[in-house]
Amino acid sequence: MVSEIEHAAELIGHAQYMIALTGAGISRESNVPTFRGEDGLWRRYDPMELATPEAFFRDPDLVWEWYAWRQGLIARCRPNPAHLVLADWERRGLLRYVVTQNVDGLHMRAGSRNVLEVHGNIWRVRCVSCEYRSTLDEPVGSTPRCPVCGALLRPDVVWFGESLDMDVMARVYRELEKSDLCLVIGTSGVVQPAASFPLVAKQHGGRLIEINVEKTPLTHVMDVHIEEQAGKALPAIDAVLSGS
Ligand code: BV8
Ligand code: ZN
Repeated sequence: MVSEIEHAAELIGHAQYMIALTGAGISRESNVPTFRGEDGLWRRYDPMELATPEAFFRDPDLVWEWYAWRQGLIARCRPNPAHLVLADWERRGLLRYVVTQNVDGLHMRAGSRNVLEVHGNIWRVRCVSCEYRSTLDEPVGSTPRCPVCGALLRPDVVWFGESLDMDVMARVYRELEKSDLCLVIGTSGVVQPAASFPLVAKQHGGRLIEINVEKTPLTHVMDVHIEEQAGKALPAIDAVLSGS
């Protein structure tokens, strides 16, 4: 019986245009907390209370306290083998793009270049009033103000109830249409519209490989489901691909 790892390696070896769709699970082995799960962020904080425009305008200091805390956490984290394999596969021409829901920036730190961050990036800030944008290199100390107009700066992430950047979405759909294989890694598949990206790829005839430590609402549409940590499964697939 061909193992799921070998089946995945076989599909990857024959793919013409492979992309990866990643969620918080790919950063779990870097010690970035996921949203759900026993030690997830959403166990301690209600995202509807913090990751919404209403929450921010009601209490910007509280929301910034939460993001500064997460920035501090993420600053101490490093890419794990899962991020590193994807970056290596991009260099080798095996992987064309990473479409990530993650805001931690770990794919770029691992060396991936073709990355679409559909929910923004926790290290970027933007002014709520003018066009000012900037990238932080350390966690904010207190609620930051715009140096141009003095208004509040907000995290440049997509909150619940906010639509995703139209240009990013256009690029995501182009990648989904071009792909003939999608790796769906470490996502619970519940937040829309990202949760529907694998279905769009499948509609265009693409095959789907899911890597997750548990089954998800997307598992039933997958061609291959590998129930393993991403930091172990991706190196194992790479070993089969490299014939080692
Ligand atoms: C929008 C950035 C509308 C901020 C995030 C009712 C029904 C359906 C939809 C809705 C609804 N009510 C509201 C909505 C829409 C809403 C939504 O989907 N809500 C959900 C909760 C029901 N969506 C939105 O609001 C989106 N916008 O719809 O706009 C609109 C349209 C037009 C015009 C105006 C408005 C915006 C959503 C973006 C929210 N921002 N993040 C921040 O980070 O602070 S969401 C955030 O949570 C992440 O970015 C990510 O997308 C999501 C978490 O999902 P995952 O990444 O999957 O992580 P999770 O912890 O859930 O799961 C981890 C997985 O990894 C698990 O499966 C686990 O088993 C696995 N795992 C763990 N360890 C490992 C592992 N796998 C492998 N290896 C391991 N080691
Ligand atoms: Zn401003």
